[in-house]
Amino acid sequence: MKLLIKPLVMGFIAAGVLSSQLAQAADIQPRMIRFGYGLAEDSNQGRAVKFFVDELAKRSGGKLRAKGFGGASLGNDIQMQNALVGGAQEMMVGSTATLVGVVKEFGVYDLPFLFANEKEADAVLDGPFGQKLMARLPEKGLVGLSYWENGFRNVTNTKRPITRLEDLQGVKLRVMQNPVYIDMFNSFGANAVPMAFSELFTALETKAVDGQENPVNTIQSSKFYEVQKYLSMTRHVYSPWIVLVSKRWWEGLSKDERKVIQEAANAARDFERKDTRAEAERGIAFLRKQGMQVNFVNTAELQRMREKAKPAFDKFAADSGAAVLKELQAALVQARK
Ligand code: KDG
Repeated sequence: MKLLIKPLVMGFIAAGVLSSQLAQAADIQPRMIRFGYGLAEDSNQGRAVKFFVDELAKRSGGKLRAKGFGGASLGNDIQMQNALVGGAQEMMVGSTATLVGVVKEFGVYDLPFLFANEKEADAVLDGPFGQKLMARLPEKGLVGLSYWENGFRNVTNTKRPITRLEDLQGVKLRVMQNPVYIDMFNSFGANAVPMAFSELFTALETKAVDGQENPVNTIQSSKFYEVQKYLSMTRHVYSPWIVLVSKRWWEGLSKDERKVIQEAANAARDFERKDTRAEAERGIAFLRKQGMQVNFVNTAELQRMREKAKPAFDKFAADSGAAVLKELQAALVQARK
């Protein structure tokens, strides 16, 4: 056994030395990178940013130093998008939903009941469809590096368990600033209130809104269980996050620098999806322990929601989303083969 260990250890050291020598040899300058995000540091989003920071330092021989700024400390998603376009910030990760103000076709990801599971979401987002949509960003001053997982969204509120469509009647529900969410929840009979994520906890605490909708991970990491009684599992939308860089900044980088940043973003994507799914597995038990009452909406009622949301689908398609919706549906057929 002893005979084996020595060459193995030597191998690891050699690999480490080699990668840092390669990094020294590559055209990589010492740089500081501000990486902003909206959730808490101790959230799936924060852990993935930290993974990216460490991975980038490793792959660049310590020359590319990213620093994570969590809790919307650099601004909310839309403010950070604007900072990237202006070149005042280098990187961010946030929801694709707020990109509709930049490229309206990103709204296709917000249509309800599109993806049935994470596997097909990964295939569509990382495949030709997701990459083609990302390719629309540079003309707007942004570059998309990779999709991470926000997850399947569920409804929380203080009024009542949502067991059927009618239970949403009159519930003041915060939604992301995106017409599909507004139309969808208004069609469900709720009173949709578009609002930045950074204002949400206070709005729930002061009862400015009755409820919100987010993946279990976010309900846990943002401590919404402290101000929300009911969690109703609807999985009404699969919500991606997207890692964005400032195009102005990106164009000033060497090929080698872009390569290591892209590789680190992809490695962080794989880490984040695993971490998010593992945490979501444990999330419901955790939230029940914090006193939340959790119910699962049955298939018949979900079908009624799907039908009710049809006008939101049609409106998105009519407002120029028809082609992109058709392409996504074709990509889904492929992914399901
Ligand atoms: O900054 C928060 C976003 O990254 C994302 O969590 C958005 O799901 C989101 C919401 O509800 O605003």
